[in-house]
Amino acid sequence: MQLYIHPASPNARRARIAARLCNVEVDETVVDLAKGETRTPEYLALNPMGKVPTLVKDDGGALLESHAIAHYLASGTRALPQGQLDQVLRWQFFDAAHLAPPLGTLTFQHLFRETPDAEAVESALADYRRYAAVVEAALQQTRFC
Ligand SMILES: N[C@@H](CCC(=O)N[C@@H](CS)C(=O)NCC(=O)O)C(=O)O
Repeated sequence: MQLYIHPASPNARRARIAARLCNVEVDETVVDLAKGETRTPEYLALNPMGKVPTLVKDDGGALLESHAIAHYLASGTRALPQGQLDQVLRWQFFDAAHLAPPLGTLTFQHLFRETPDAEAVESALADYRRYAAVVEAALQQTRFC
């Protein structure tokens, strides 16, 4: 399988971490966001959003959205316990709704802006801390793995 990524992308990192944790072999191709490589006709044919990550599966089909890719890579492994799919989905949606957006902002502001927008950084940090505290509290109650 081919995983299109950028090393600084937190969304791509989610898919890469899932592949490693679940021992699934993927070949990584770096797509250079700064050079507009997500906007080429070839890449847009795989991912009309023009974003990373994209997983091209063994059957040639493209799977988009990092949480869906993580879910797919974890299928059949102990990272996706069949009896607890509701909890897996709860945390995947939680992450997509609450943690990924401020993380995206922080990555963009610190890595791609010459001078980070202090107000945007402060607001993203406040959101991140608020929702990370929910994860921390949940981890006090439940073991991970
Ligand atoms: N919801 C998507 C978001 C993907 C996303 O926003 N990727 C960013 C990098 S973290 C990207 O490719 N940005 C390039 C662009 O928007 O041009 C996912 O989880 O895969």
